[in-house]
Amino acid sequence: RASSARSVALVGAPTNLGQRRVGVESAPETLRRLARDGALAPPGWDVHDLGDAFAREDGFRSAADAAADGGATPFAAASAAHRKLADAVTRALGAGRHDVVLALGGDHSVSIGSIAGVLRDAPSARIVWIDAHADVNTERTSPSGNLHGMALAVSRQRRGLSRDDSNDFGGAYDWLRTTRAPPLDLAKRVTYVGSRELDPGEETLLNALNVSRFTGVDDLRAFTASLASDDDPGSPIHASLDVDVLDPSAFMPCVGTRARGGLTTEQCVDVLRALAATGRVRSADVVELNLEACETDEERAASAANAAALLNALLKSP
Ligand code: B3U
Ligand code: MN
Ligand code: MN
Repeated sequence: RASSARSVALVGAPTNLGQRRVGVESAPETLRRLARDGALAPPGWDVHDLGDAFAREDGFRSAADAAADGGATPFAAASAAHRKLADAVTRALGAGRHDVVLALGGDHSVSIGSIAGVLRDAPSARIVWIDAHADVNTERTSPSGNLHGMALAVSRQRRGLSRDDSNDFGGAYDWLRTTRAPPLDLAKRVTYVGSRELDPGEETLLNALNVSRFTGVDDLRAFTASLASDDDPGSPIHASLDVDVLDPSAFMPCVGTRARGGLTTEQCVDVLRALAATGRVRSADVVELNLEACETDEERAASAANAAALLNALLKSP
């Protein structure tokens, strides 16, 4: 590549196992098509597609099988897929050839893998969770049993947490500890942007730990201002972007869980540009785009285009 060009690596995570709907596992292909059309990254970036971290059939469950399971997440299969993603992310970061590594979901449970991969490479990394939801339910507080709503609770799992704060999943995620992925410290490392639909157990936990949350328009301004005076300017940032943070009625209809209200594309772009401007974004997830969860071709085109606009904003123009 030209010496001035920046490199973004794509790692596909084609899975729907963290929730009950079919369609979200196809988003990596949609996002790759946008990349091939030149729509995913701004000028000055080279896109390097590293392929999928695991086979699509290993991350896939049909609607009939999900119904037969009563919808409960197949934890062992999900965990095996996430472990492969963690390895692919650690490898891509460690190679040092890419300025940014982008994990293409899939549902938001894939972040269990990408965050483990990031923290193994950089234990001091900050996580910015951009999402309508907090995804910090445990198996006890989850109203749905869907793993995509528990991703951060799995990432923070460590010895010494209370039973209520813990997940077991039959030991499916024990690899997180044996592969030296440090547990995620929510209070120290995580910032929420755009969260507007929390379950009671999530609200209680985040209040108890005093985790930073920025939701309304004034909040978003405060967040972008805070980036300039960050107390830890050296640590890399992992942006976990759940596209359902956007308002589904106007900007992002094609998602599995529509939460009323939400950001405009422009508001979210402003936040992502501010993140990019720090020069610290080393990795990101883009998750939950589901082109089978909406009705019309117009909705599909708008959702895909808006997802691409967000990724463009996250990649700083050289
Ligand atoms: N908080 C709910 C709903 C939800 C979480 N993430 C999404 N939806 N996309 C749950 O099931 O945990
Ligand atoms: Mn999410
Ligand atoms: Mn969400």
